[in-house]
Amino acid sequence: PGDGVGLVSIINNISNVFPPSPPLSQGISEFCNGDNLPRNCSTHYECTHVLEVKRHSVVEVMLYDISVLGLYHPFHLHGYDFYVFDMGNFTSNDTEGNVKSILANHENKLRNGGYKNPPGKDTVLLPSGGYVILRFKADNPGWWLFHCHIVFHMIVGMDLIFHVGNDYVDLPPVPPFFPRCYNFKPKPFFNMDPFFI
Ligand SMILES: [Cu+2]
Repeated sequence: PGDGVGLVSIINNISNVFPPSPPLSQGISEFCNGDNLPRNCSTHYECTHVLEVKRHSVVEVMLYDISVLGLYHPFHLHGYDFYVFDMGNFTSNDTEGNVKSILANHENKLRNGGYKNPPGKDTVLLPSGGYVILRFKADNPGWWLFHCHIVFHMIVGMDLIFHVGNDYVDLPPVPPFFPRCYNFKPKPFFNMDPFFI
């Protein structure tokens, strides 16, 4: 990405970039997700990856990783415990076919009451060459990070934010005079105030 790191990570074709200030107190001016991709990028997109979630809805996430490097990504969610419904390995190279049949089985199992006490966790290992299906009830409003816990992967974009609820309706107001912050990256040298340096 722009900071000179030679590797990017993408989720749903988006490489997350952290916003310059906390969304909880300052909101967010620009973000993207699968339904809202910036037009001016071609191979992958770098932006703050935000998924809008209605409060009290049930969120289901299927993560899969088609690489077979043997590296298991530990995905961690803030603000919730999620339930792990299914995980396993892909059985062929046909990613789309694998995903379809896994989701079909999962839906059947849900309908038939086939899941008994799925384990609650806040971190799950996504198998290399495999998948995991998890769910949580979005009853805790806020801006919650969901990310691979390998720090390097966090930095190169393997994160997204679940924005649950409406800030004005579901969250207490930001206290008056609450400190505000911005992007503190230094300006290019030629733009700097000569009295400052
Ligand atoms: Cu990772």
